[in-house]
Amino acid sequence: MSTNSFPQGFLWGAATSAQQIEGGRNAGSRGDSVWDWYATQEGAIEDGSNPFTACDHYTRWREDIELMSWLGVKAYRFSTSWSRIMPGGRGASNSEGLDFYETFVDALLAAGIVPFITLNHWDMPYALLGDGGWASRDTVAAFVEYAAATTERLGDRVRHWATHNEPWCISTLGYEEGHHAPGHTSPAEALPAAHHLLLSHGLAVDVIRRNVRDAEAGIVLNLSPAWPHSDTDEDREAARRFDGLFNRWFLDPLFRGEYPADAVEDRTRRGHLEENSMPFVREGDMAAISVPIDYLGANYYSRTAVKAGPGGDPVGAPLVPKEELTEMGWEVFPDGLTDMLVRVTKDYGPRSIYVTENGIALPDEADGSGRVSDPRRISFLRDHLLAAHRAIEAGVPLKGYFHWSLMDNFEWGHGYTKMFGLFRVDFNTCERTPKESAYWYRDAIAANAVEDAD
Ligand code: IFM
Repeated sequence: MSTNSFPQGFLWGAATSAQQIEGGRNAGSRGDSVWDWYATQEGAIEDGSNPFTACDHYTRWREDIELMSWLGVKAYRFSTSWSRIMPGGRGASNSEGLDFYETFVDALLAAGIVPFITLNHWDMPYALLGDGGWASRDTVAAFVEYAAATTERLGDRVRHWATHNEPWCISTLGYEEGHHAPGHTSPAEALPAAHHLLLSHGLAVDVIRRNVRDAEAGIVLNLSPAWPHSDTDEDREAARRFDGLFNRWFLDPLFRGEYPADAVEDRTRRGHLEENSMPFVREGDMAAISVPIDYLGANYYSRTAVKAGPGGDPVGAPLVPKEELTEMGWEVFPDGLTDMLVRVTKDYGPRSIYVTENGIALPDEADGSGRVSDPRRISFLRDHLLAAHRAIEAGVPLKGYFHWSLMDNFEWGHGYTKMFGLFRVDFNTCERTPKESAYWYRDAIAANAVEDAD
């Protein structure tokens, strides 16, 4: 068995997001977010639940910092809630909201934990939906105002900022497929929404640099290597299309200042654009979007195996039997993490990369004494950390790894049915209990190393 040591200073971390853990819906003059509203819509959330209390982190945050200290994480990735800081979406900021995050950040720093803040992890203020949400260009300026208010207050103590989390999910799941807030099903909204997210990212990076001392500014993308289901030309073509729409639609504008021409043609063929024209892209936008960033945050959960469906378009079709899929229906495929990191480094040359999310949803039953034995999460963690280690050896500038998630939480449209946490949360009492994977991760962090599998 050999020991795989990580570079000195590698940032071991865990991640969460505001809407998924905070609760405190009306506390501290917070306004409603799109998800607070969406959760009240008939059939929107699988178990009929809502994020109004979630893990009650809003009142239990001190205890949560103690959990992090026990785990030994060097860094914690969380998001600030736009609805808490700017309840009306734009205009006046809410000092109670800013105070909450300032106190929290100070306590993290006192515990020796480096804060990584994401400004938008999907919980846009509901007030902005009336203007069209992300489909409206006006939301760009609103986001920049919020980024300014937040970085003005916290920029003297927080260096690491990400603008958005997973703009593909916001634009495609929210505005095209209708699985996420606001539940729209219009490609005519989804493409402008993606563009406005990217544009607001670029403009907010400038604001971050202005307000933050020694800023490290980036964005977080969910990236998934596209795998042809078979070696046929049709499936290979479907994989190219998937890669264009899912990965390159965001990577190319950010790193090359242009949308991928083949994917633009694919959108035209599907009738989502007229003759490759994108009227929502204005002069200067692409230069703003491709402002250099300090790091790319990469969220990795699985590869995406695709078959050619109707019209040759990609249809997801896992390559392993159903019983091996996770509770989310995702395949466990650690090599895909190495592939993705190496490919992004080779094709786009980011200065640094962090794996900002990686994790697995499992049934996670507690036994009579409250203990949670989760051997599949331990193997998942070990195999993905080894995959990250291989990427570092191959030259990827990977600086840290954040496990998703620190604790069980509100999993969006799935409500409280999918458990990703290192800590179990009893949603009746909000009590937190470390799972066996938390003990395993704690040992790996302490050793700054991971042993090969037996
Ligand atoms: O819970 C989500 C997170 O908010 C964004 N990335 C994927 C996770 C698991 O689905």
